[in-house]
Amino acid sequence: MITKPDILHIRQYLRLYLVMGSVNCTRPPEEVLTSAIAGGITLFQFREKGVGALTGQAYYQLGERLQQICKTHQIPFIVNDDIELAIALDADGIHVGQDDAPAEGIRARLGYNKMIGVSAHNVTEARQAIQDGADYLGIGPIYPTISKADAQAVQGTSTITALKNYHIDIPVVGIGGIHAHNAEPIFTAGADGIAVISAIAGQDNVEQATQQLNTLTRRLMIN
Ligand code: TZP
Ligand code: MG
Repeated sequence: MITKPDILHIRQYLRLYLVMGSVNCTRPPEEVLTSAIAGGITLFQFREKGVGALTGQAYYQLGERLQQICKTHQIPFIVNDDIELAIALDADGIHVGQDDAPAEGIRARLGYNKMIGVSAHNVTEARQAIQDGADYLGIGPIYPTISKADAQAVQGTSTITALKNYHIDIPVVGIGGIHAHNAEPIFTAGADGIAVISAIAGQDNVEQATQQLNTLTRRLMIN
């Protein structure tokens, strides 16, 4: 990406956000990503974490291959946590948690044309992330999740609702335990989209599962 997408486009990208690494897949991640793109994901995050995660050259090369698939289909490619990888691959953005470097410093290293997402669990963290220059927030876990060992307390849609009540208007995506049957309240609370791992990567028929979420989130999106 030459220039950073504007806020409206960032909201659109957040509608159906696939987060995934090899650990989350029962088939080759390249196949899973290709099927998810065919089904209609709008944004992709490479998150190679957890037991059995690739490291070193294999990690870098998987990132490269997944980025290439995203490029072919014009889906922005976001790297989880790893600023070195984001720079090396010239990724479209990075997503960082509360334990990672603040968005401000990341922006200076990564460049002003990149998207920066920050995980926030409450209004205080959200305000800080915005001040640090985040482009969007990931809020969660909305529901219980099996995909993140160190997830914080389940919060339902309370933080998303609180952000709206405070008129904090940054693009927001909900994450954690989200599936087709429980996605609606997240949009009703005011989020721009849902970020999922298992609801897509963990399905037998990835394309069909993604299509179902695509249809649903198109109907539920607020903008
Ligand atoms: N951050 C908060 S919950 C979560 C992350 C990365 C895991 C989401 O995975 P799933 O399978 O969609 O619950
Ligand atoms: Mg992190």
